[in-house]
Amino acid sequence: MNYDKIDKKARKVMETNDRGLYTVPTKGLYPYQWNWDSAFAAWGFSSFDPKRAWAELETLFQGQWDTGMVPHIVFHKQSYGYFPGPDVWDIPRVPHTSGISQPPIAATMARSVYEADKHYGRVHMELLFGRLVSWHRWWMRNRVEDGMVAITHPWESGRDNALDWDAALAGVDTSQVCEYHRSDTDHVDPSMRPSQLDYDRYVALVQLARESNWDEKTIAEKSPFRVADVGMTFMFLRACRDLLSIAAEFDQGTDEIEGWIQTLKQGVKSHWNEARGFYDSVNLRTGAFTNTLSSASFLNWYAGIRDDRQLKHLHRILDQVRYGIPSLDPEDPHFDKLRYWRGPVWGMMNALIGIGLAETGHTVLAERLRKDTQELIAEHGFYEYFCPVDGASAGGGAFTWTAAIWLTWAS
Ligand code: 9YW
Repeated sequence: MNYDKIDKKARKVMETNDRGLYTVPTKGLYPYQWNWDSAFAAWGFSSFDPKRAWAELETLFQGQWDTGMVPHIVFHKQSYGYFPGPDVWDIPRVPHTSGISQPPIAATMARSVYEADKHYGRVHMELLFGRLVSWHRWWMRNRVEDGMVAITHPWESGRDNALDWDAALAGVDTSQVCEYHRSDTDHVDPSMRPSQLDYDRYVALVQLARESNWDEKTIAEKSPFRVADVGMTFMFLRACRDLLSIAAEFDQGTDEIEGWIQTLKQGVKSHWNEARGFYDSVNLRTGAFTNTLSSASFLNWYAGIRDDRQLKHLHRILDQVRYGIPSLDPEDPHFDKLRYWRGPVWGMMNALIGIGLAETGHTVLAERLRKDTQELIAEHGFYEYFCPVDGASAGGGAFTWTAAIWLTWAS
């Protein structure tokens, strides 16, 4: 396989999805700027264009609310073919944005971008630092419960139709959902996407939050859906550690961030599902574990939690599928190898898990995951996600974050 050629293709994917100062995840299916996709994009750009990498992050933060929240989508320009667009969120600010957030990995990626070129990045990091702190503070104030990070909408997790949300979603009333046309299934095979019932519930939750004027307290009181997402807690803990390192390097105060890290480390303990022997999400409305072993459960090493109790699951799963860590345990009866976050493998999740494994000394496993992902992309292309069993490509093609992790980690 000629990797130079694939590197070129990866750059080409990023350039094709480049809209000047931000990238779209992929043409057609996702025509706006998505939060954690952009963080990955910045990391990808840092391998060949630091200036463009910083622009990506800075444009994302143009969407930051006064509360500190950084929305999951920024609608810089109207574009048709995506639902729900800015009219549905109906938030009176410019640029238009959605009203929920997404995995806060921007501090982690900003650190990588900075470290790729400290000389160029210094002034950018100085400018972004305060914005990152206020976003993290927003999470701590509004979403951290017992040290775990709560989501108010499945889209916020970045793992839209993961099994983790099913029990909590069952309580969502869809009787008042307005007529709508979902566009995702115009672009992609419906059997690879969330179900219609899932979508109705997603829309019902958007309506509820809109009727609550996007007020966090009101939403917390009124919404049936509130889940402590194991992936969020791990990614946020990691991001806080990276923010701490930036703070120290830039002679900023570190006490507040150190306090966050302690709180989250405590919270990680509450994610441990002793009966099942893995890290799990928790339905905060009932206190029940979701009993879901997903790729997000394996982000503990990435969060700096050196706990090897899940290694047996990791070995088992790597033996059961050909390509890395699927989004749901293949032994789970709900495993569906091509349906989005209920089975497929996502290159960027492999990257995060692999980085964590490498950093905590599991070098053989980390290298296996990297090689498998490399082969997957080299043979099947820069798709959104893949079948973990045979590598069949799925979802959107020419995907930004798949190209980004190729350039930075997989190749
Ligand atoms: C949607 C853009 C986004 C990702 C999410 C992924 C999907 C959007 O696409 O959600 O409309 O379903 O689940 O993680 O950020 O790539």
